[in-house]
Amino acid sequence: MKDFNELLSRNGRKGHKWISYGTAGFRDKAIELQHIMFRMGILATIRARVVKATIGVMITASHNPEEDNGLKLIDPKGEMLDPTWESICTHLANISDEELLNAINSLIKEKGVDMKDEANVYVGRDTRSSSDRLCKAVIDGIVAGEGSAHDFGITTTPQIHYMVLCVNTNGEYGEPTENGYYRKLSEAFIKLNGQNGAQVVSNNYVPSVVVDGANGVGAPKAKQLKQFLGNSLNMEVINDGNGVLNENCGADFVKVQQRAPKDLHFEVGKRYLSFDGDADRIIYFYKNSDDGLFHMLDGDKIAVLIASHLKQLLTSAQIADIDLCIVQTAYANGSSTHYIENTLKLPVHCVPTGVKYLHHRAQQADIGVYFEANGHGTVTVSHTTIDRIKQVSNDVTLKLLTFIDLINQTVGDAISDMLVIETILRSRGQSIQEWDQLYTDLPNRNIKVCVKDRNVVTTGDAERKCLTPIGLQDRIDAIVNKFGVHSRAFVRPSGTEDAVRVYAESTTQEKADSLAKEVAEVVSELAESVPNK
Ligand code: G16
Repeated sequence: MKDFNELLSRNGRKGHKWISYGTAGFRDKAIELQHIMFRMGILATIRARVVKATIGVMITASHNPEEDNGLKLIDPKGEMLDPTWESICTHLANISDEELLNAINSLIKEKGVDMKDEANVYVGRDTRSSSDRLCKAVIDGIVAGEGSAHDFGITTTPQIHYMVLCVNTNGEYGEPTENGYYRKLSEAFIKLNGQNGAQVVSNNYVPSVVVDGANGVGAPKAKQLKQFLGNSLNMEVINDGNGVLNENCGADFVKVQQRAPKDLHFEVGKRYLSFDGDADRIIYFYKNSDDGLFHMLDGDKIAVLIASHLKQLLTSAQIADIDLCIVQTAYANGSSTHYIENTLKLPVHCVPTGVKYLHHRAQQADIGVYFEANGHGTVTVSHTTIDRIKQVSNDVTLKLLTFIDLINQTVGDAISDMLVIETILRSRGQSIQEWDQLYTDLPNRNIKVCVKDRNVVTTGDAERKCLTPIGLQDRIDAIVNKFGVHSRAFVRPSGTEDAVRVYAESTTQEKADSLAKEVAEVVSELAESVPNK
């Protein structure tokens, strides 16, 4: 360890709060995180040596409020950290400063790491006011671990995932720079949509979007992308940093509140979309010309659009025997699952919340389309599938390969997803309203319940059943039964916020709201009554 004591003294642990590696890494109030960042910097150098590749660290709290922050660790293929390392992270995060060096040395020994080996770590951060300070703490950790930090400054989360994969494939996946990322995506987009696509209306598709940047990193990055897209798409960016991050705007706000973000001149005939705070989620919405109301197209509708497009391309290319599937979570709207199984006739799998689970399941198929209802998702295509597509050389397969280039396969990416969706809508000549008509969502409601200790709620069956507190699931079942057919509810502890989440859907909005409320009341009653661990 280099200058360990000096670096530790700058990044010492201040309090005793216990923190665990959650759904997508550590997340808490930014003031609680300095020592975690330092420790994870050291851990990153050990992980890089174990996997003998560059790994990534992203400093962000994504959809959480500005005063929060967090850290996501990224493995060599650009995917989320190997889950078996999560408990190691949690252990290192929670021990005292005095125990730290011993714990690190034990880890080095246990993993058989030679600290003389090189250790490269890519680091990115979002626009939060605390991110710069926390990034310095990560870099202090990397220095202590005698590794090399490549600081990319302010980036979206998916950009760091992308660049990690690029560097580890020696550029085969793309150039490991931010400009390389824009170039790859924009070149594919222009090939598919035309250099002057912004001026070409295709039937009901109008080539203009309004992007809600959540006052986060997605806004400046969308503007940078615009330079590369040239005249192929009209893009107006709002909530571009003048307001508070994620406050009354962004994908999480739009999805959970089911309404348009603030400061929006909401008009019929326009296509709107929201990024979240680190631009790894996307939600589309519009004002319906028939009822004048807000309508939302979430991750489920995006998955259906992308999967049906891929199915069509594979069929036209006469390589339809490819195993194409969709992966969802319990949050997927019942209507979407029904549509996928009965109309699209594609296999659909349900896994627990967290991109790491969806990504892993998707990779088991030749082509896996995965999306969480909250708009977090992408498509994975296996190497053998790409080789198969390459073998059938015709116009359709060329188009398919370019379409695959448009996808950031490492993780959900709002920028890449937007380009994918725009490309599909143009190729179909469809308006957002037509896309929305694929199926009708069952009315639903997401709410948060604050309890003494969210960890008393545990779940099974891909989070569709509650295991503890004992008796909670029976009470939920009894409530759901009262609401009749097509009604459903489940609860789970959040892995990014200090709350238990309740999801309910039913045949009317009133019923979904009442169902969620009744379930939330039972959660407060039973979870409160269980003593803290
Ligand atoms: C993260 C994860 C997502 C997950 C979301 C909410 O997203 O990457 O997979 O759906 O948290 O998780 P939870 O319900 O456990 O709080 P993000 O965009 O916040 O990083």
